[in-house]
Amino acid sequence: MPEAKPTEQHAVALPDDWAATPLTVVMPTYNEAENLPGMAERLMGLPLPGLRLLVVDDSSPDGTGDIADEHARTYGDTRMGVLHRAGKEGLGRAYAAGMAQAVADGAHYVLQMDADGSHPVDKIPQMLGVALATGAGVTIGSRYVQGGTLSAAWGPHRRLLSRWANTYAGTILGTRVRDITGGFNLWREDALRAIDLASVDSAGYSFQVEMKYRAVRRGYGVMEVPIHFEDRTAGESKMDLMVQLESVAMPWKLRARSARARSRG
Ligand SMILES: Nc1nc2c(ncn2[C@@H]2O[C@H](COP(=O)(O)OP(=O)(O)OP(=O)(O)O)[C@@H](O)[C@H]2O)c(=O)[nH]1
Ligand SMILES: [Mg+2]
Repeated sequence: MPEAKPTEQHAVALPDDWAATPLTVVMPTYNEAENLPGMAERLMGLPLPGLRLLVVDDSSPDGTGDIADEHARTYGDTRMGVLHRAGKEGLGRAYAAGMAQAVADGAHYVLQMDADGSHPVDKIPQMLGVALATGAGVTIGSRYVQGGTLSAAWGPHRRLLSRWANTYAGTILGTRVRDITGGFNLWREDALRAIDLASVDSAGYSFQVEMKYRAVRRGYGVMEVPIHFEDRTAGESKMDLMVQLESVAMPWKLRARSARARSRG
């Protein structure tokens, strides 16, 4: 028998009141004109009437911001909004701004999600179900728990690098989180308030590690739901050398800061 794709196998229907939970999906975009329409359509098609999409666009030269505005008009303000920012400041800054707005606008849960098709839309109901059932502060769509899988297009080098980055950050910070570098995370609103988004240091991808570390340090529960992580379907990567260097340095910075806080008592 051919093996079913994990996402199809595990589709879940939530009770009506769970499905109506005010949930904002925060999606940062920079030159994602090819990907955004499909993502918006798939999110709107989920059986989650409380779901709102908030696109955070850093004035993408390819017009992603205008496309997002058109979709927001079509779907209506209760289902979709767009936060336009003046220039490209990094994924971390875009997420911090979007998540702060989502909380201010009344979301009970906030989901971080990339626009490039890497994160499986149809896992969202299951992640929300786990979050509501367990009360976790953060529920991670995880590549590195049992059942989690990586794109077949990833060669051994990329797999090793991703594994190594996770182990590197997790070991320095002493956490048991399996996918600490992952970017598909569902946050409870009060965990985000406790983390204080305005004081988050990371401009780039180390945002993912810094946020989870802050949540763990503040005593919030972490759950991990297995996902299949797909390669970006269209468009280009925004990963550059500065962003990579920040990711290498950030775990040490966070650890030093925690040690200083402990010594102050
Ligand atoms: N607003 C905003 N979005 C960004 C910025 N940098 C990246 N993004 C978005 O953040 C998400 C993740 O970026 P990616 O370039 O896919 O990063 P990646 O997944 O590590 O790289 P790929 O292997 O190419 O997928 C995408 O939706 C990007 O459009 C930024 O500076 N500002
Ligand atoms: Mg990507």
